[in-house]
Amino acid sequence: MVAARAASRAGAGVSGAPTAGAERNASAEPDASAEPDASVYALLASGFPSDRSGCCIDAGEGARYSWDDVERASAMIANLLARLRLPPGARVAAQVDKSPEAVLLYLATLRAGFVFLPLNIAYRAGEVDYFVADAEPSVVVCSPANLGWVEPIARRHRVPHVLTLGDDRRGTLLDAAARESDRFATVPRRSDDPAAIVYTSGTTGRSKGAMLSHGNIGSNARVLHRYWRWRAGDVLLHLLPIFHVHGLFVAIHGALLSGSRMIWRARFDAQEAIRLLPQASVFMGVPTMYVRLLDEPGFDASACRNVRLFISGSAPLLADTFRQFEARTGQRILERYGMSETIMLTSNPYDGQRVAGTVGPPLPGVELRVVDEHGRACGTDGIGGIEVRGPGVFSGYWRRPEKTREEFSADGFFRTGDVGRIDANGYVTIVGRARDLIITGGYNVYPKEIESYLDEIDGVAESAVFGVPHRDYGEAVAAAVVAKSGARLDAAALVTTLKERIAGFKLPRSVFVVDELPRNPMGKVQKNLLRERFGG
Ligand code: MLC
Ligand code: AMP
Repeated sequence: MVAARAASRAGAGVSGAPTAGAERNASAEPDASAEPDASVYALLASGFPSDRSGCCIDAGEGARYSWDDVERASAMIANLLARLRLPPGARVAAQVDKSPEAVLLYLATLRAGFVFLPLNIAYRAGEVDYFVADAEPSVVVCSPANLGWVEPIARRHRVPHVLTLGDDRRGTLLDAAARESDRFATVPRRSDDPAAIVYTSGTTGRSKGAMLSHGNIGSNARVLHRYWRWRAGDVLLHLLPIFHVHGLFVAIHGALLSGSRMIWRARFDAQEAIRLLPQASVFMGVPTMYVRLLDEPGFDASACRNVRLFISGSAPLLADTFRQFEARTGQRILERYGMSETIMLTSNPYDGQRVAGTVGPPLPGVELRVVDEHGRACGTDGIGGIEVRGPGVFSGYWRRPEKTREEFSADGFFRTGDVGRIDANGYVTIVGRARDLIITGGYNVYPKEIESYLDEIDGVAESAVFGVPHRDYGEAVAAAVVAKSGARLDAAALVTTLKERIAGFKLPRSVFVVDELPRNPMGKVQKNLLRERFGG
């Protein structure tokens, strides 16, 4: 069973004859005729199989979406967006649960020529308020359950359209799309037209929107398609969130561009993953997922018998995890490295040696160098800041020209903020980060942001947030706080207060009340000493 039902309740329209009106051509600056069409959707659609009746997304419990469903339902949503008469470059923000319809919304936004802005569903009101104020989207799509608090935010920032989308195919987005035609001529885009804005937290504690163009996203999709040997008949087990480049671009584009089916679940559960793996040929995950698979006593080579490629990224994969995985399954995990601003940069080879603890050589088209503090290239194995240039590298931060200038060298290399080295074989190893950043289970947490929330709480004089090693998440968030004189602080109460304000993954898992923070003679907090004291 495919089609209609699947494609949502917009699906109701999908199954029948095209409903309203004629096919329309959306948006905004349609004159992209001067150069070849660089639309990411057009690229992805070029990989769809000629028989559109097969399954594209298998979301379980009989919810199967054919390639035809994907095309028609995304056309309906694109027609709806076009009907809204949004200005050129309009942002469509989505803070929704993971569902196939969320992918359709993403594809529809690309088709209609607008800019997709994914937001983590875990964000709380203050966080969403910031993104809406900064990005000024024309459309906000939220979960029906969150409408009560998202709508006032959207109204306050004069967002003209607020729609809802649940993970059960309910909501005003699909209700409205159900009235639209299921045919839509994808709006051509130039290579430098923006396709998405992905927010990435900044060292100053406030997120910046990385603007990714159709050219950035399309070129990376093409390279990975070739490099990882995506082929018709692959089956991707998709268990990642879809509000980041890993789950949204790297995973979905690989499958769509090769006309391959995705087995789709809203969240990662190790036991369910083991049950589903035998149907899959490709799996992508963050290191925590591999650690959790290994924690399952029943996990072995038989579960992986049809998998040709396990890929890991978003956080360091411990060499020990790599080795244990190989010992247990016979599979050598392919580790790659990238970031929101650049999409994928390096990858261990498909055929050649996959070296534990390294992220492999730069991908074709990517120039990657390691430089010292004066910007001079480090020699083989010299440690320094990683800088990159290439077709996937973003054009800049949304409305932050100065920040953009700071992050690029004079010759156009982007300073990643990661510290690494390149060995004699050209393999890159990430050895640390120049930025004060914690990566927990593949999610980035910027200490400065959490400190600013802690410091606002009554009785807190100052705080320092730092990462400590964590078996499951790789790193966990920890905080040391100093009370104002005369105040008494309760660690649990601090976490409860924070919980109302920030997404759960940012919450400190341990809070230590201390008399003072260790500082160096310049007055800078010595987080390394906090890590030593509290990290054990
Ligand atoms: C969830 N929680 C976390 C967490 N994820 N805490 C710390 N770190 C995390 N990563 C908290 C929740 O707030 C919740 O708290 C509790 O854990 C249980 O929630 P859950 O949803 O059941 O979580 P869990 O199963 O633990 O999730 C682990 C996970 C997930 C690894 C499956 O974090 C995940 O999907 N991570 C992938 C992140 C990702 O896609 N990153 C890509 C970024 S792109 P409470 O208090 O409510 O119980 C990028 C570029 C690149 O980096 O190179 O790819
Ligand atoms: P994000 O801003 O969420 O895109 O996160 C990007 C950051 O994740 C990079 O700058 C790296 O610090 C980190 N990262 C991604 N992949 C890897 C990897 N394979 N090993 C180590 N760190 C990684």
